[in-house]
Amino acid sequence: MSALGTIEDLPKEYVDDLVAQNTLPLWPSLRAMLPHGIPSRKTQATVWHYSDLRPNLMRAGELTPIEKAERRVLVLCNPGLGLDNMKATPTIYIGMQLILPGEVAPNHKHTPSAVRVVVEGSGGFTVVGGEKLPMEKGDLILTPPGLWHEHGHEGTGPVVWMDALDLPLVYGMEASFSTESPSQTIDKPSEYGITRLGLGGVVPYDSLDAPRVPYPMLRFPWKTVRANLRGLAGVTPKGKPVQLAYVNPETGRECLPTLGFSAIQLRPGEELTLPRRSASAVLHVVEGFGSAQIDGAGLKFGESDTMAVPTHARVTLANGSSTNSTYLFVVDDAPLQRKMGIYQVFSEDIK
Ligand code: GTQ
Repeated sequence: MSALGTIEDLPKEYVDDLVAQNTLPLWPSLRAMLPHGIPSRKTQATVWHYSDLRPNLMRAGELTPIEKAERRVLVLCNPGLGLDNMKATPTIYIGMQLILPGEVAPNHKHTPSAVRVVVEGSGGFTVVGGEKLPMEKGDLILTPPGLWHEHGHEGTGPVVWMDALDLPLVYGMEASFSTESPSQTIDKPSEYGITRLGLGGVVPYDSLDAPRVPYPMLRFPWKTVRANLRGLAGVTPKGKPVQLAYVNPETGRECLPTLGFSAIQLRPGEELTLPRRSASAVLHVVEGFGSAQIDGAGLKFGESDTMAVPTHARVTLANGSSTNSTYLFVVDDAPLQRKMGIYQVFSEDIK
C-alpha cells in the first residue's frame, strides 16, 4: 500500500480553485477519514471524581436559582473532544444535576433520549408520561425521546443524579430541540411500570395482544438490579463479567433506541478484562472503589466517580476491596451501532 498524495503535491492555484468552488480532493484526507484497522479516536480515557465535582455542584445551588437554570447541571466534558462540545464520548453527554428541596425542574420534552442514575439524596422524583417515578440512589429512570418529563424534590437535603443523553448525536444531526408545556397530570398509579413488568419472566396477559408501547418500563430500581447481580455472581465463573443489561421486558431488547445500559459487579478482589468493543462507553461507580486501565491509562475510582471509555478501548477493572463487591453502571452506544450494523466485540481478546 503506497503513500497517498498530499495537498502540497498539488499546484496551489488548483487547490485554491477547488476551495473557491467549495470542493476538496479526497485522497489527502482518505487515511484520516478511513484509517486502517482501528478508528482514530480523540476521546481520552478520563475520570471525573465526584469529590472534586460535588462542592462546585453545591455552589451552583447557591449561585443559580432553579428558575435561572431550568436544569442545574454541571456537564462532564471529555478534554480530548473539546470542552465546549460537551461530550463525554462522541455520542454520550453526561451531566450531574442538582435539585434542592421544593424545587421544580419544569416540564418539557425533546428529541434526544435521556436517562438518570441517582447519585445521592432521597425524595427526588421525575414525572415521565404521566407516571411519577421515585428516585433513590442507583435507580435508573428513562426519559425516552418525545416523552414529557419534569423533576421535583419532596425530601430534605440535596438530590443529585447523573444525566446521560444521546445529545451529541442528535445535536450533530441538527435534530435536537425541546418543547415546553405546563406540568403533567399524573394518570398512572405509583410503581406502575415496575409492578406490571418488573417481575421475573412474566408480563400482563393482555399485553400479548395489545399494541406495544415502545417504553413500557421507565424505572429500574437499583435494589432489584443489585440483588439480581448478586444472584448472577453466584453462578458466573471467576474472570467472566457479572453484567446485566437493562432491557424492555416485553421485547428483551435494549430499552432506548441509541444508548444501552448495563450494570457490572466486581466481586471481592476481582480483576476483570472486558472484551474490546466498538462502542464508546461511560462507567459510573454506584458502590465501591478500585482502579481501571483504559487504553493504557491507569485511573483510580471511588464511589460516584464517572469514567469515559473510547471506542475500541482495552478495559481492565479491578475491585479495590477484597471483602466487598464494587458495582458499576455502564452507558454505551451499542444499540445505535447494532442498528447501523457496525457493532463489534473483539472476541479474540476474551481470555
Ligand atoms: O433533566 O431534562 O442534563 O433536558 C440536559 C438536558 C438534563 C433534563 C440535562 C435536559 C435534562
